Amino acid sequence: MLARVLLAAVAAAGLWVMPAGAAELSPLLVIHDRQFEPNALAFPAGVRIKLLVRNLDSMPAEFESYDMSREVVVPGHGEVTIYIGPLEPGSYEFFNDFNHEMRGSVVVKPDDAKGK
Ligand SMILES: [Cu+2]
Repeated sequence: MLARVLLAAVAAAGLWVMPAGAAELSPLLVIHDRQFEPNALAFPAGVRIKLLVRNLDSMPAEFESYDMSREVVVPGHGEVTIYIGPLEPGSYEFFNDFNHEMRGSVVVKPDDAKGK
């Protein structure tokens, strides 16, 4: 009986929601006409990012980042999911290793920038 009351109280308080530290964002990054769109992505610090990279061009691309230690081929007219973060505040460059003129960056803002 007590357990049931406690469960009801927990549910009512909304405590089943994921803790803030486990928050996840799932932005879309498009490759189109040999450009990353957008070429700058901004996130708060401490958030897991499930980045969907969709290639609208017929040429394959390779999403590569030394700063984020990622190297993933994106087939022509294909898409991949790349998990990054949680990241510390700062700027993280990425580029297409098959076409170095295609570049972009992930900008991570300090946690206290949220909600201001
Ligand atoms: Cu590479």
